[in-house]
Amino acid sequence: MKSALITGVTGQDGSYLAELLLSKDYKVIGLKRRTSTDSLDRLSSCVNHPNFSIVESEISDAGSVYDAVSKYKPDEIYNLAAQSHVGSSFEQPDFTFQVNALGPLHFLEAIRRFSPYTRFYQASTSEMFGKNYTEISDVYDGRTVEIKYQNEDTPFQPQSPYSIAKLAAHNLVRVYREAYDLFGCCGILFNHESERRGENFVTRKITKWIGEFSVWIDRHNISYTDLVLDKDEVYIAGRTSTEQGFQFPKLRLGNLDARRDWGHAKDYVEAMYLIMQQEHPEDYVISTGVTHSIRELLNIAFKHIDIYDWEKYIVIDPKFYRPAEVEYLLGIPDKAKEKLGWEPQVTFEELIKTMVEYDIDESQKLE
Ligand code: NAP
Ligand code: F7E
Repeated sequence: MKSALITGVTGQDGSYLAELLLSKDYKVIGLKRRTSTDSLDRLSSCVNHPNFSIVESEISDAGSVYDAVSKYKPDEIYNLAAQSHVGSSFEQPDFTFQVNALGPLHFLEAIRRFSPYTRFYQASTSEMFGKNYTEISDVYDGRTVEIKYQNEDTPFQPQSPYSIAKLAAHNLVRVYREAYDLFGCCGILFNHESERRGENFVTRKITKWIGEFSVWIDRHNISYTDLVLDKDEVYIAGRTSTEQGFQFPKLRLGNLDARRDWGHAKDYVEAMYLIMQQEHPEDYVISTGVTHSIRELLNIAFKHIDIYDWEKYIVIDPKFYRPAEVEYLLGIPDKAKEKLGWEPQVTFEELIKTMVEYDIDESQKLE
C-alpha cells in the first residue's frame, strides 16, 4: 500500500486529494495545524476511513515538519498548506512568507535528510506569472488577432507577497531537484473552485451571496419588482429601510475587470496525482485554456436566479481592491494534455451552476 502525506488537508484541495488517494488505496496522513475549533468540515467522507489519519503539524516550524517526515517517511508528500489568500498577503506579508516559502523549504530539507526517496509535490500557482503573458498573432477568418496566454515557458513576474513566496518555493523545488536529485515537482495551477471553496474568494463570495439572497426573496414571497434599491442595500417596497429583517445588504466587490482561468478543484487534484506518478519530476501548467472576467462570472452566476441587471445589486468597494493586481490569466495546459493525458472535465458554466445550486441549498437548510 502506498502512503501519502497531505499538508493543508483541511482545505479545498486537500480534502478532494485525500478522497482521491483513498479511492486509490493509499494510506493517507493528513497534516493539520492546531486550531481552537474543529476544522474537519470538508473531510466528512474521510475521517472514519480506516486508511486515513490526521496528524497535527505546523509547516512554518522546521522541527514539526522534520518530526512528521522522519516518522512517516511516506512515498509521496503533497504540500498544499499555505496562506492562500492573495489579498491577505498584502496585510500579512511576513506570515505569508513564513508559511508559503519556508514551509516548503522545511519539507525539502526533511526529505533530503531523512527520506530521500519520498516524492514531493509543491502547490505552485498562476499568480507567479503576475503581470506577464506570452503574446502571439494568429489569423482567424482572414483577421489577425493577438492571443495572450501563459504556459511553462512564460517568465514569472509576481505581483504580491503571496506569489513572491510561492515563486521562492517553486525555485527551491527546482534547486533541490537539480542539486540533490530529489523527486520534486510543481503544479502551476490556475484558479480552481468548487462548493468547498473558501468564502472570501471571489467565486464563492458571489455564489454564497446569491444563495442567501435568493432564499431571502423566497422567504418573503416577493419578486424583484417589489424591491427598492438603495445605495448599500435593497429593501422591500412598503417597508422602511430600517425595519428589521426587510433589508438585504448589496454584494460588495473590488476589481471586476480582472480575468481568470477558472476550473473545478476536483479535476485539478487528479492532475496533482498524475504529476507525481511520472517517471521524471517536472513542472506543469494546469488550467482550462479559457479566461473570463469577474463581470462575465457575475453574468453567469446571476442568470441562475433570473437577474440580468446584476449591477444594481453590487457595490464597488475600494476595500476589495489590491495594492497590485494580476489583470490577466489564461493558461495553456498542452504539456499536461500530452504528457499526463490530463484534461479538465468541468466547464466554467457548469462550475458556477454547481456552486450557485449548492449555496442555494445550504441557505435553505439554515431557514
Ligand atoms: P485553502 O482552502 O485555503 O487551504 C489551505 C490549507 O492550508 C488549509 O488546510 C489551511 O489550514 C492550511 N494551512 C494554512 N496555514 C498553515 C500552516 N501554517 N500550517 C499548516 N497548515 C496550514 O487553499 P486551496 O484552495 O485548497 O489551495 C491549496 C494550495 O494550492 C495552496 O497552497 C494554494 O496556495 C495553492 N493554489 C491554490 C489555487 C486555487 O485556485 N485554489 C491555485 C493555485 C495554487 P486551516 O484549515 O487551518 O486554515
Ligand atoms: O480573486 C478580484 C480580485 O481572491 C480573483 C487563490 O486560490 O487563485 C486564487 O487567487 C480576482 C482578483 O483569487 C473581489 O482582485 C474582485 O483579481 O478569488 P480571488 P486570486 O487572487 O486569483 C490563485 C491561482 C491562487 O494561487 C490563490 O491561492 O477577483 N476580486 N472583487 C475579488 N477577489 C476577492 N477575493 N474578493 C472580492 O471582493
